Amino acid sequence: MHGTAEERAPRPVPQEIRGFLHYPGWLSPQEQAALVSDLRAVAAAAPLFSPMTPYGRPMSVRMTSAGRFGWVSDLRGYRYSETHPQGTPWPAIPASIRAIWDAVLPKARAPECCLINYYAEGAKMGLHQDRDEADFTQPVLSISLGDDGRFRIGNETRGGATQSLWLRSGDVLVMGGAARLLYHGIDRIAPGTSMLLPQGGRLNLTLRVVR
Ligand code: MD3
Ligand code: FE
Repeated sequence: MHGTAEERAPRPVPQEIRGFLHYPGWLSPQEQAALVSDLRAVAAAAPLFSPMTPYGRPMSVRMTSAGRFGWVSDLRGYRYSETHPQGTPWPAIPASIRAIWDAVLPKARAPECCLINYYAEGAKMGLHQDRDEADFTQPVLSISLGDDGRFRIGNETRGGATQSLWLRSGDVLVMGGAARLLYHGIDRIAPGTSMLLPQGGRLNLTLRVVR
């Protein structure tokens, strides 16, 4: 086999859970490493920051964005903004990330935001809905990199029974249809479960259509 290009394993078939489509191991280890390198360039231009909650405490998750719109939080509350808190436009969505959206969701509109969440050990994201986008017919796509994270799935309103799903490095998750407006969060990061990020922790990318 030396001297020939290595072929990638076939893309996984999705598993459906509560309307979410889970593609375990969509990305090869090589593809994951290439994404991390592209994300380092994004974070060099648009540094990770800790958004403020409405309660006046910073979130434990650090964030930045790529694309026309990014997610910010300040005294005016949470919103999409065309600029990083430092005042600069967001870097473009790397082609390596855009290619995943195009491969999984060929019929969707173009993504306008790639939100990048970084979870150090102990960071969490409480149950919430994503409803600041204008068009809920458009799906959201998530890519997990680094340590395993436990994804918690709730309901269309607060409360009620929940289910959980471990998201691992290289997994892709698609939120469309009825799943688009379910409450969800990340309640645990499992340290030391991946060697992808030298410092450990978990990166999650969410591609969204904003307008
Ligand atoms: C379901 N992120 O950024 S990804 C978020 O792993 C967010 O960082 C989590 O929730 C994370 O808003 C979960 C899975 C996800 C992302 C967006 C969704 C699930 C979603 C939007 C609508 C419904
Ligand atoms: Fe969310």
